[in-house]
Amino acid sequence: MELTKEYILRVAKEFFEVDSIIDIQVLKGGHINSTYLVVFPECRYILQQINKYVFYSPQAVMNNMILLTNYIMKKCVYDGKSRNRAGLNLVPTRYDQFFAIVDDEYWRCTEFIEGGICYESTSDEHVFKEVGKAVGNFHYMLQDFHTRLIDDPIKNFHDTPIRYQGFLEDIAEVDEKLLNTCRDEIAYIESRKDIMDSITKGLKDGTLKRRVCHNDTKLSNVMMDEKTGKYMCLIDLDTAMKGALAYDFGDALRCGASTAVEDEVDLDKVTINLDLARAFIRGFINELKPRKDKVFISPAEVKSLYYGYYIITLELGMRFLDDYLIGNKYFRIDENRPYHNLERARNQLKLAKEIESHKQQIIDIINEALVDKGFGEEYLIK
Ligand code: GN1
Ligand code: MG
Repeated sequence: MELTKEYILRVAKEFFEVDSIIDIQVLKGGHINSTYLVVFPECRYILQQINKYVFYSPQAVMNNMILLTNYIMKKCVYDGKSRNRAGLNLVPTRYDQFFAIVDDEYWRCTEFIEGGICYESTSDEHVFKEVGKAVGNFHYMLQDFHTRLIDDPIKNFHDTPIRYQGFLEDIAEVDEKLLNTCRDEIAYIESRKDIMDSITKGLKDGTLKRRVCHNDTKLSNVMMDEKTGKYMCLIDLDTAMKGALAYDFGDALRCGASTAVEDEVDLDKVTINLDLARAFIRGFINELKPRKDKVFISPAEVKSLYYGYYIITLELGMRFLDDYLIGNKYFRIDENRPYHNLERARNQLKLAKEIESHKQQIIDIINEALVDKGFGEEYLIK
């Protein structure tokens, strides 16, 4: 539900003297939080309501965001880069707190980065290569940040087998008529149950490193410099928590290298743009490259990249389908599209099939990029 201007002004009062506000706009795009742009004559700010249904602990979300942004900022400044490269700057409330609670809802405010732009989609390989660099660099910068310093703001967020169990439990509660609308989709997901743990198994047995991950590396979460075309930073650290490098890699590709938007209903339009995928992969691997002969990722992590791409896409298809079946409680839907989450699910499952059928090409692209960047034989995917 969209809130009125009067209501947003009431929230804004927690952060500003509101008399000089000249406009308030709704920013659409995200599926979870509600976001508004507050315009003053000389600058703009973002006001965001944190979704309490999705994030059981908004405090954990904010603590993670502050710790990680400060850490990245120190690194940027030390390397002689702009503070804007660190991420969004929080604006404290008039009581110097990092969120305001209004009518039992949590609100935060950040500075709008002027000159920055976030794309919903792109067909430009230069842009998507920069996105690859942004995601790779995020991991480069956070390689030594201890995962125990931050909380999981959503439990088992990218634990695909646990999500699958939840999906099966939800299906068991749903009536036949509703199930009949998505039998093929359910059957496809069930047919892939044996590979769903390919990444999580590695995290649990220690063959894959648990890292601080962003966990939502979709294109619109990468802030780009409008003038230079270079990446600035990753935004939306709400889901930053321990996880697998391959999922951050995969989620970015899932979103940015698809030939259609996430809710396109004409499934013939949904496939992979391999040129865009190549651009991203080269940008990403460029940031992981050996520096002073030191590599911070392992051969096992590199080998897991293709599966990260496939499984994160399958997982999102399953999450959309699950939410459709339980009555659209999690992902916000367009009010004119009652089947929005089913449509999103079909789209992502089609994309997952396309990833499977392009497996060898994707692996070849990863290997070529690894060779070019000086990775040894042991890193190549056989
Ligand atoms: C959600 O909030 P937003 O729109 O950036 C979701 C991601 C999905 C994404 C798909 C907390 O992200 O996991 O990949 O939608 N975020 C959460 O567009 O569940
Ligand atoms: Mg998000």
